Order: sequence, then C-alpha cells, then structure tokens
Amino acid sequence: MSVVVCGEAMLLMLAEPGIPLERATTFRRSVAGAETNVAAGLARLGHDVRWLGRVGADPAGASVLAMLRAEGIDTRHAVTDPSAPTGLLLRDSHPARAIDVQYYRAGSAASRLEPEELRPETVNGARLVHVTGITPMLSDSAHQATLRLLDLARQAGALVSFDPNIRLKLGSPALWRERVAPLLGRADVVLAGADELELLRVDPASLDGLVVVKHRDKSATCGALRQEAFPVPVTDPVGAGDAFAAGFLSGLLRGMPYEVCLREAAAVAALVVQCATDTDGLPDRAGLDRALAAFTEAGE
Ligand code: KDG
Repeated sequence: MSVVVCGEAMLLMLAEPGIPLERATTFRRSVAGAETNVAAGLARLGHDVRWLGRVGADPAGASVLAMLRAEGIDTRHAVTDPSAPTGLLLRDSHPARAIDVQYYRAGSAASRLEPEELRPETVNGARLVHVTGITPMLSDSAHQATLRLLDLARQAGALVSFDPNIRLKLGSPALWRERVAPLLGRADVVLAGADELELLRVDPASLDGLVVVKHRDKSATCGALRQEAFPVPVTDPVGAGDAFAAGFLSGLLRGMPYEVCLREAAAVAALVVQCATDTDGLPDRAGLDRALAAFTEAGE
C-alpha cells in the first residue's frame, strides 16, 4: 500500500450543467469528498490507495463504496455504520458563476469517526498519508481521530500531506484556526491556497515541511519554483485543488523533482476542470502524458 487517505465520502448529486440548483430537474450521481478525489486521482495514476472512513448502511453508502472500488481504491477498512446516514452533497455546476453547494452531512456516519477506529495496521507500510482540514471540522471525535492518524503516520514512517481545504460552511474562521492551523505544522507536505494560509494566520515560512501555495491567479509556487495554470476551457472548477494535490503527490511518490511535480499537478487540475463532477476528468498515466505533451507543444 503506498497511500492512505482518510475523510468523508459523500454521495454527490450534480445538477445538469449551467442550471441553478433550485431549478435543476436532472441530477447526475457521483462521489464527492476532497480526500476521495485525491484518492481517485492517485489511483488512476497507478498508485495503490487505501481509503479510511465511514458510510451509513444505506444505498448512498453502498453506492459510494462501489464507486471507490471501481477506481481500484482499497475500501476493506471502511466502516459501515447502521445508525447514521451517508453524507449527501447537492450542487450545481457553472464555469464562471458561484457554485451552490448544499451539504446534508451533519451527524453523518463519517462525522462519527472515532480515534479508536483507526488501527495501526491500516497505516503500516504506507509511504504517504493524506489528510485535509475537513475531517477535523466534522466533529470533536473526528478531530481527535485526525490527531491519532497523524501520530500513526509518524510511527509508521509515512510522509504526511495536508490540504486545509477550508469550507466556511463547516465552521467559523476562528474554529478553523483553532483546529486546523496547528495541523499544518505536523505535515511533511502542505498544499494550501494563499487565501487559506491568510485565514489560518499561518506564515508558510514558519513551516518545516514542503509548502506548495496555490495563488488567486491560479499559479502555484513551491519555494522559488512557479507554475502557471494551463489555459483550458473550464466546465466545472470544483475538484481542481484535489486534482492538483493528486498530480503533485504522484510526482513526489515517483521521486520526481518539484518542478515536474508542479507541472503534473497543474496538468491534472487542467484536465479535471474541463469535465463535470469532481473526478470525471482525472487522467490515467497515458492521459496525463498526452496532456503534458500537448501543453509542451503549445508552448505552455
Ligand atoms: O474539493 C471538492 C470538494 O469540495 C467536494 O468534493 C466536497 O469534500 C467536499 C467538501 O467538504 O466540500
């Protein structure tokens, strides 16, 4: 097992493109969840990935697990909770307007994640454990579980990658600062938006780990290296950050120089925003190589 991710996987009901949520009549079923998006991205690029998390004993949970398994993600350690539902996310999809995201996740099975459920054997042998700020914001027990996962990763000798993934629907800026800001200092790799670092009041220079910053102009930097976003037509921007993380972490796992990691990250993100859903555009290795060659040919 090379990668372990832990987080909430939700059933995504995505409105037909361009139609505001309250007017949409046709919805497409898919999976949402920042961590599962990264898991799917890495799995498509050929990495062995395990997902840790909880779903309800309901059709949404069965559907989510089936979709993760179809990606080749190991869900053997997933917990199915008979007493809480799988989280649900309804959203619409527009290239240029604000996207309406409605969560039905309060009290979800995932929010009941407990530290004791994370056993050392689920992480042993992993080279990388990927976590986001969403999980510690789901509940107190999920926060404690996140802290335990970081301990287990450290004991197992795995690298920890962390993306704050701030969603203010999950809590106030003060709560994000209290719960999530300290976690950045425990990561070997931080992938964060410049606006997120500002909100968390974290100075990237204060972090010991590798810091990749995503900027408002869609460029990304890693130390002195800068990668511009590839100019592509955007169909649905949701999932771009997770795609970027998957591309970067894939390069890192393959021992590529940071410059290559950044370029692959930008290319995976460029492919994802051209498709609906968070995951449709995630490429396999051959697809990524074709995209990289096309971007190189276009002089980008
Ligand atoms: O990163 C994309 C996510 O926003 C989406 O898949 C759902 O995890 C999610 C969240 O909490 O917003």
